[in-house]
Amino acid sequence: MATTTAIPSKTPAQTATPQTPAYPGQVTGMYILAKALKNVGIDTMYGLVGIPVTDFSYLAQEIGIRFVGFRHEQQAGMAAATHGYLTKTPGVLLTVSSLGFLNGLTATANATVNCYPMIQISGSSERAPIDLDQGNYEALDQLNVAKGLAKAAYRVNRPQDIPTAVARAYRAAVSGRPGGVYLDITTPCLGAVMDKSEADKLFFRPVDPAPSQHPSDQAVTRALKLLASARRPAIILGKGAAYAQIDDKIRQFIEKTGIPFLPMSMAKGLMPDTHPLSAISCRSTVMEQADVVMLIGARLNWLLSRGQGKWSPDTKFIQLDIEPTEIDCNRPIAAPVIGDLESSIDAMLAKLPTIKMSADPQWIPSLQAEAKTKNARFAQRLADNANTSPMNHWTALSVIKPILESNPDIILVNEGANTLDDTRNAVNMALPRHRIDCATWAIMGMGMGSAIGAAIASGKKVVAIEGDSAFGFSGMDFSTACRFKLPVTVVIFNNGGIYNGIGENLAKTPDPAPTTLDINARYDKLGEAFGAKTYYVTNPDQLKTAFTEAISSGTTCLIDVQLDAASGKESGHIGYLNPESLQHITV
Ligand code: ADP
Ligand code: TPW
Ligand code: MG
Repeated sequence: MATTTAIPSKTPAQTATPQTPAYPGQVTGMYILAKALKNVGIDTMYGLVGIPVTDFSYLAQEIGIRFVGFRHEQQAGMAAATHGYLTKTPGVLLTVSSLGFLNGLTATANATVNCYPMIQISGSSERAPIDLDQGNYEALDQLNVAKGLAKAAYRVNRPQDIPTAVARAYRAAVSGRPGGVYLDITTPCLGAVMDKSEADKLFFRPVDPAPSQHPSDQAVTRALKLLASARRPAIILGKGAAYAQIDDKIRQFIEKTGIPFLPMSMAKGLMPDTHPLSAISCRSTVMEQADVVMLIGARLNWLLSRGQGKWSPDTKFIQLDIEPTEIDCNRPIAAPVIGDLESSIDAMLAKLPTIKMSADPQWIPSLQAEAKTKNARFAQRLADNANTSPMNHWTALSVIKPILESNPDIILVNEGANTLDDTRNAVNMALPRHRIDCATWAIMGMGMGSAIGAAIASGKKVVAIEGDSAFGFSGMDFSTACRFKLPVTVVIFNNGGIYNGIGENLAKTPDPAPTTLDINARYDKLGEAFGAKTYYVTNPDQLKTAFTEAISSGTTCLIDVQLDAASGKESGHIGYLNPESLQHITV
C-alpha cells in the first residue's frame, strides 16, 4: 500500500491543512501540485507563503524543490523571471491570495513584456463567495485580473486536473514567444484528497514543450538576398538572441558575413563588446547610415526609437523573431523571418555560401575609426573623473569597470537612471547573459530579486549596481540574499535621490523635493542588520579595496558608495521622453 511521505511533517502551528487525508493511501491537491512540478523538471520555487499555500511550500521543499522565501512577492517574481531568462525553463513564483497575488503579478506582467518564461502559482479563495461578492477571506477574482497581464492564465478547481494545468502552464511559458503564465489554484482544490494510487497515474512529462519552429525557405532566401545587396549592413542583437542560447551560431553568422553588430542592453556580451565588429559606440551612425539592418531577437520598440527618429527612412529591415505579429509593428519589415532563432540562424548559415556580400569596403573601417575616437573620448571622461571628490557616477565607475572586466564571469544586475545608463556604457561585457537590467519597461524594483534569481539559477557570483532610489524598491530582499548566503555584492550609488539629490522644493516648505531621498543615508547599516559584510566608501581607493574584497569573498556584501548629491541628470539618458512642455524644468 502507498505510504504517506506525501504529507508534510509540520510543526503544530502549521497543521491547518483543509481535508487532511484520513488514511495513508490518500494525498492532497498540494501533494499533486508539488509532484507535478517536480515531474516537469521544476527544481526551484521563489515565493512568499501564508494561507492557503504554506503547507504546499513545506511539501515542495520536502520533496526536493528548493524553496526561496522572499520578503516581498514582487521580488520573488523578479527572481523567478530571471531564473527563466537564464535557463529557458519557467521560473516559478508562489503567492498567497489577494494582495500577495497582486504583488507578484507585477513581476509576471513584467516577465511577459520582456519575454521571460515564468509561472506564477497563486492560491485563491473558494470560488462561490467570490463570485457572489460575499466578502470572503482574501477574496479576489484573480484569474480575471491576471488574464490581461499574463501570456496565459488558467484556474484549477479539481486535484485530478493539476498535472494537466502544470503541463499547460509550462508549455505556455516557454513555447513561441516566452512569457509569464498565471496558474490559479483554489483553496478547496489544494486541500482536496484523492487516492494516491489514482493520483500517481496522472503525472506526465510534456513532450517537446518548446518546439522548434522552422522559417520558410522563401523567407530565408529573401532575407539573405537583401543582406547580400547591402552596402552598409548592420545587425542588432536583442535579449531574445541572448535567451536563445545559440551563442556560437550567432558568432559564426556575424564573423562569416563580416557584418557589424550593435547589442541591445541585455544582449551585451553575446558577442564581446570589444569585438572588432562591435558597433556599440556608433549607434547613431548605424541608425542614420545603415541601408540594411537585421534584427535578431530584438524589437523595434521605444528602445530603438520605434524605427523613427534618427533612423534613415530608407533603411530596410530584416527581422528574425518567433512572433509573427511583431513584424511591421512600427515600420514595414522588408524581410521577416519567422521561426525560433536557432532554426532561423541554422537555415541562414546553411545558405550563406550561396550569397555574395557587396558591402562598401569603407563601411567597417569607418565604424572602427569612429569607435576608436569615441572610446578614447569615453576613456578620457572616466580618467578625468577618476579622482573627483566627492565622487560622482564616473568616479565610482572608473574603479568598478576594470575590476568587473577582469572578472567577466560575474553576472551584472543593474538598475537606476544615471546608474543604469552610465554603468551600461562604462562596463564592457564579454560573456552572454551576464547583464540583467530593468529592460523593456525600464522599471525600478528588479534589483534584489534578479540578483537572487541569477545567483541561484547560475551558481555564479553576482554584482548588483543600484541607484539609491532603485535599491529602495527592493532593498528589504537584500536580507533574502543574506539568508540564502548567496555570493551577491550590492553596490549602491548614493547621490541622495531619483536622478540626483539636489532637487528643490518649489513651495519652499521643509519637505524634500519629489526627487530627493537621503544623501546621508547609511545603506551599509541596513546590510549590517542582516549579517552581510558591509562597506561605506567615500573615495576611489576605499571603493577599490571594498569592491575587490567583496567579490572575492563569495559572501553577501553591500557597499554604500557615497556620491555627490549633484551627480546625475534628470532621467539619465532618456529625459527627452518627458512631456515636451516640461522639459525646461531641470532638477
Ligand atoms: P531587446 O530589448 O534586447 O531589444 P526585446 O525583448 O525587445 O529585446 O525582443 C526580444 C524578441 O526576441 C521578442 O520579439 C521575442 O519574440 C523574440 N524571441 C525570444 N526568444 C526567441 C527565440 N527563441 N527565437 C526567436 N525569437 C525569440
Ligand atoms: C516602478 C521612475 C525612473 S529611474 C528612477 C525612477 C524612480 C530612479 C533613479 O534614481 P536612482 O539612480 O536609482 O537613484 P540615479 O543614479 O539616476 O540617481 N517607479 C517604477 N519604475 C520607474 N522607472 C520609476 C518609478 C524612475
Ligand atoms: Mg540616485
